[in-house]
Amino acid sequence: MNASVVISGVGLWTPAQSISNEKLVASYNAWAEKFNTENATAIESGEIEAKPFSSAAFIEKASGIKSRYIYSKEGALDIDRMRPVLDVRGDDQVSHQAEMAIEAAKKALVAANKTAADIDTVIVSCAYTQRSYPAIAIEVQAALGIGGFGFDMLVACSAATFGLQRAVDAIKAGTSKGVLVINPELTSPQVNYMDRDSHFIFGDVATATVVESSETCQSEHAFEVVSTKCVTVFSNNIRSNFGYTTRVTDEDPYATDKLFHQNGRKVFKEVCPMAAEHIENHLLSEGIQVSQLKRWWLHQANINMNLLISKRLLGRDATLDEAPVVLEEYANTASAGSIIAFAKYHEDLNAGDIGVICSFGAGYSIGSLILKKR
Ligand code: CO8
Repeated sequence: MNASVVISGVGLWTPAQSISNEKLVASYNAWAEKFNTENATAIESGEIEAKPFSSAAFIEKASGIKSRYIYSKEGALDIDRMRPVLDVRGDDQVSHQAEMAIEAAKKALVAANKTAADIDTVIVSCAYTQRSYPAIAIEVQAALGIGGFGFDMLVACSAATFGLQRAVDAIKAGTSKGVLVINPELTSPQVNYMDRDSHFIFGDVATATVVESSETCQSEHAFEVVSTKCVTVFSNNIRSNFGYTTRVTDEDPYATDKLFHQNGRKVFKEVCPMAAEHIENHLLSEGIQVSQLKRWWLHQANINMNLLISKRLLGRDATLDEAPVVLEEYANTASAGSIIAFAKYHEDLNAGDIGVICSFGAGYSIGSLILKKR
């Protein structure tokens, strides 16, 4: 086709409830103190290790995170529970994750000036889905009255960019006319709130984008997708062993290895150069210089990672205008982070301005899209 592919709308749904670093740390520390008191003898004999205390100042300095949104706050700060409570919904009710997805999708449709009739493909792409089938995407498709087809895909923190690449390819191939890519990141059920190293990292949110041909685009703020690039390289440094086979391996389905865990330092050291090189090569393949970029909508995992990546490429610190950060308010929202940054900071760009969306994370996986404002 001669027409270009565009992202014509973006939607952001933010949960009503949030938890500050201070509240999170107070709960963790009270839990750790209780654990240490209850296990004083075993700790003293060296049988088990005492739980170390967390600190709000450490969290902000190490990650740039001050707060995180949570879909259901109930239970998450209760030291006798240390995980959120979600109500059990019947098969005839909208699932939690579909509910988040629908809210973001509706906003993206409004931004794109589209209705359900203009969409024929729904991709739900995120770090976890709350069930294997029927796909959350098909549930969303039915709830919004969309024809065509839908499917779910999982690529951890790179799920949004990998999903967008699928959408762009589908429009180019002519197999879809309008695609909704939705990232309902319900991370809190997988957070180990009893692990000092990771209890602060994640937040819940949902983002959505509409992808279509420039020929059908009726939106005020549309971005031509100049090109997409996705890569994966296997690594065990970020892992969750949660899965359907636990039932027959007779392991504890709630053991710590079944929840998110990582070697954060190694991830930091290995992924930053990979992401910087990926972006540089992607831009070069399109004959674009780093200096031509007006905006970097980077994955939001850690402020220091974002600073390092943009510095490696620019040779100086990026300004917040160039590389906006949403970590303070949202924390790491898995694949949605770069799309939150895009949703909040794209309307000020002028026709012809170039930006890049880039995400990176577990897998390892890295995905990028070069965008040009129409
Ligand atoms: N409070 C106080 N001290 C702490 C805390 C805490 N909460 N946590 C750790 N410390 C201590 C450590 O024990 C360490 O002590 P010591 O020096 O005595 O050993 C010291 O502080 C320094 O610790 P670190 O070296 O670990 O600190 P860093 O500066 O490296 O910061 C980070 C830790 C923030 C984790 C950092 O390494 C980082 O951000 N790394 C990159 C992580 C990342 O991007 N991961 C990607 C994960 S997302 C993904 O791809 C999968 C998404 C799937 C969704 C998941 C949903 C749940």
